[in-house]
Amino acid sequence: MITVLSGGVGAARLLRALSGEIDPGEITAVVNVGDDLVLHGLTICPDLDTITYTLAGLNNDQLGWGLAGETWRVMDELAELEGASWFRLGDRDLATHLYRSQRLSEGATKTDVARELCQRWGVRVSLLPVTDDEIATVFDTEIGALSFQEYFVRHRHDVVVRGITVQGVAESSPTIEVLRALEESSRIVIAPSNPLISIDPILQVPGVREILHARRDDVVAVSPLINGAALKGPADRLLVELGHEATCVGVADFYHEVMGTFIIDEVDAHHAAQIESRGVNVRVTTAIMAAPDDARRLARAVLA
Ligand code: FO1
Repeated sequence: MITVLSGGVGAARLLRALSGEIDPGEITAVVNVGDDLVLHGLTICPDLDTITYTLAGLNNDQLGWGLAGETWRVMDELAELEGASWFRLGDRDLATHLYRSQRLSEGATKTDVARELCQRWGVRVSLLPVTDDEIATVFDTEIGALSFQEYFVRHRHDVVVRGITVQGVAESSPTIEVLRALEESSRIVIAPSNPLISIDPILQVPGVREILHARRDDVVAVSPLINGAALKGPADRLLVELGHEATCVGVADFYHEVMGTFIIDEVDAHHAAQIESRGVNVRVTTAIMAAPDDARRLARAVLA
């Protein structure tokens, strides 16, 4: 059994590649919920949905989020009404949010809903929200406090960030299923997701960091930065704005207490010795998952 700490698209691709190498029933993803939002009265869980859609083969590759073959009639009508249409919910995707919101109103948890959606779509990887409690990542920016999706989508992560807080996290608890997965899996993987806004909110849920710290030798992380740049999203920019180095060495410094092994890309091989001086083993391979062969090679490195 392996457990993968997961954000959105980078994690989804790694989970898909891992599912090609081992029985998907042996894989658990512990998923960030700090970027969840309530909009139009609907509860939306972008990272859970991106992973579910990708593993079901239903994801929209062009956008990197949402469903393939999407239409936008509801959003277009909403825009006509001058409603909140900056966060685009496709017509097909809306069914997921309606389903989840109805189930939550009936007393189900996000964990229940993730399991039900995976069953409907034949996804055999276990997807576990890190917590069923409400947590929300908030950005302190040059234009004031912004919710995750206001920062990420509305302002296209193009404002200066001074700090990030995860509201509610200190009072939250990991679910029993998450604790069991972290304690019982033979290996814990940190996906190539944004360290500050996808992985850190998971590590901040009380108890999670402590388990990884105790199991450090079994933890392997994949660098989300290649040659100092993130393939998608603002990881590089945020690292600099918050006082870290925007290289795989900066990411290694961020994770060194909770990981025993770090996988970096071939173009970053010259950083290996510096990372090893932090007491972290380094493996060098292709860390980009552009082509299926590369994704397979990365998955094999994670499992090796
Ligand atoms: N990202 C965008 O850039 N624009 C959108 O309008 C948008 C809508 C959206 C709707 C549902 C969903 O599950 C994800 C959506 N995303 C959108 C992606 C999302 O903002 C981020 O990629 C994640 O929250 C970061 O992991």
